[in-house]
Amino acid sequence: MVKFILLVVVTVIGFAANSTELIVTDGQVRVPMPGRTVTAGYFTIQNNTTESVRLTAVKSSAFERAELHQHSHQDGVMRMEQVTHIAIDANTSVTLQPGGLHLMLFDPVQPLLAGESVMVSLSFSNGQQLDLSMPLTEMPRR
Ligand SMILES: [Cu+2]
Repeated sequence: MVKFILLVVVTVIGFAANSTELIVTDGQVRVPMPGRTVTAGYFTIQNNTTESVRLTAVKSSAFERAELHQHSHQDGVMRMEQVTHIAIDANTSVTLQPGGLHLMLFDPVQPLLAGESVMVSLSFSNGQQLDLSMPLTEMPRR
């Protein structure tokens, strides 16, 4: 019986250690509007580790430059500004989405067609780097 309980404890600890990871889902990069060289990317980061982690840098092989941005309302006007990092607390998730935090991508270096994908690399404060393939999606019409 004691052996059995020990086995269960070891298994649970093993599982917890195994879940020390960051998972990115729902990634997408918008095809720029015709004539534009700037566009946005969105995704959700799930932090399954026991520590707060910061997304500190982003790169894409399909663009000259990539920045982390936040939208804010100032005097009724929607503005956006670059942020140095995005913090994801332990066991929470952060979603980059239209009107909020987003990836800002400048000057594509390759043709961008809806349905194809681009590579996006995310670097985190814990030293982890995730290289992700994100589908290109059409800008919604408004
Ligand atoms: Cu922006």
